[in-house]
Order: sequence, then structure tokens, then C-alpha cells
Amino acid sequence: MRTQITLPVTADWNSWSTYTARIPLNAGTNTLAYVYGSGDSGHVNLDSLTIAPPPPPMLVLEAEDAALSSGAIALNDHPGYSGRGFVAGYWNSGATTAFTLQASTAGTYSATLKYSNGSGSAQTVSMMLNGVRTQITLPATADWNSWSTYTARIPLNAGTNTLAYVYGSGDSGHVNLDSLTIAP
Ligand SMILES: [Ca+2]
Repeated sequence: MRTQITLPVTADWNSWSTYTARIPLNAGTNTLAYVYGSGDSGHVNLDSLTIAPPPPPMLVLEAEDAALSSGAIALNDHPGYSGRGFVAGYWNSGATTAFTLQASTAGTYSATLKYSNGSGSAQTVSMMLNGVRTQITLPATADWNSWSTYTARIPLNAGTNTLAYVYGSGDSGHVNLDSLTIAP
């Protein structure tokens, strides 16, 4: 299958640039050739080819499917959520939504929490990553039918990790949680 590509000019013949294409590979043997073909202009030098796998896909976890405890409950009485609903009950001190995350390799990932906070002012909850607590502040949304996101960069171990959002001691709680998106 042929695709004509355009290689912009480099400063001179001692200068090099790169051209990246996303290509579908079959399992087994594939052939990729760069050809001065009919209708091409040719006249380039080629140095090397780097093949890299695609980045891991984003992972979306619904809060209502996570492990809920200490008064956290799944509800669906406000629109705009994904999945079956969202987690409420953060008027109960101790309310916990705990996600189990599997990471194939250790590294830093982004964890984006979709939440609603119609209380009219910023609220705080604790983000517990493998037992380590970080208090986060979730700004107010327009009302309880509006949603916003809070993104944190989190280090994950290879294997199983636990990320929980808790109405802990010193937190103000009073938010609803819809989903968590994990991305590299
Ligand atoms: Ca949801």
C-alpha cells in the first residue's frame, strides 16, 4: 500500500530531521519501504528508522463502580454523569471511593477526577495513593448538574495500586464524584 510523504527541506546535507507516521503492523513479518516512485521528487538521504509502540490507552473508571465505604453511595439524580451514575454521600465524614489501578510498568500517570461541587465554595477531600495522603481542593462548579475535572500526576507502582478519595479528617467533603481517567 503506497502513501506519498513530503519531507521538508533541512538546512543543508549535514542537517537531519525526522518524519513520523503511524502505521498499522500485522502480527509477524511486515515490509516498509521508502521508494523514489512515479510522481515523487526523490533527492533525500535516509539515515535510520525508529519503530515505537503506540502509547497505552486511557483508562476510564466509573466512581460508582469503585469500592464505596463509610457512607459513600451511588446516585443518579443529577444529569451529566457517565456510566450508571456518580458517587455522593460526601456529607458523611469518612466517605471513601477507592479505585484499584493496575499498572503494567511503574511510572507517573495523570489521574483526572470528574466531580461536581454545587456547594458554592471550594471543598477539600483527601487523595490516598497507596495509603499516602494528599489533600486536594476542588473548586465550586456552577451547580450540582455541572461537572469539572481535577488532574493530579501520580506515581504508580508496577502491579496493583489503590487510589482513594476520602472525606478525611480536616477535609470539608461535600462533592460528588463521577469518574476517574488514568492516562500516561
Ligand atoms: Ca459515573
